[in-house]
Amino acid sequence: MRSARITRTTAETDISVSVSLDGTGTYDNQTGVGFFDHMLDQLARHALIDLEVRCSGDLHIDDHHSVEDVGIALGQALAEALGDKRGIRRYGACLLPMDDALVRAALDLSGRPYLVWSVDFPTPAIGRFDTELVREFFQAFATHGGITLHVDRLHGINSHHIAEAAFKAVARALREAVETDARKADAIPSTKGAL
Ligand SMILES: [Mn+2]
Repeated sequence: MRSARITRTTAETDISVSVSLDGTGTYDNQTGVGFFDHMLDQLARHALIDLEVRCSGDLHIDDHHSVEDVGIALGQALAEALGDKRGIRRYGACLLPMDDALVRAALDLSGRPYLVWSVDFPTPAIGRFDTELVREFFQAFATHGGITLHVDRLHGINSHHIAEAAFKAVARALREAVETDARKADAIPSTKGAL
């Protein structure tokens, strides 16, 4: 089983993240930020990655540190669980509709962090959750997971739907990329021989 557990403690947050890439999409995510838990649940469910997140953060300030630092820890956990990336498909993409929202995600588990983010929200918040934190999460996740990640909003008028479609699109792309390619299960998918 490709799995990892990361703990990360700073003056702002105290986090543990457990992932199992060969799971079935079970989840237990408790960050103290309800909407964010809902998004992490979507990520696990649609990537078929088992995910358990605990975060005790400085929510008396705002949600920023908690969301960003969970992104960092989740990226680190993904990278550790992937190991040398032998046998993975490496690339994944998904065009995901959710009612009015249509989001495209494409990613490469390249080891080269790069985020291209073109997701505008019509409102600054979803309930009490700042919509700008969605980008912050994926920036941290891509950076620490070594992921080249492109996410584009092609349509959408409801911020909750747009955010959820973004998480689900990335999840489906991730599912594809981390899966083992049976035709080349013992090889690292790069002509360089390393990722
Ligand atoms: Mn929802």
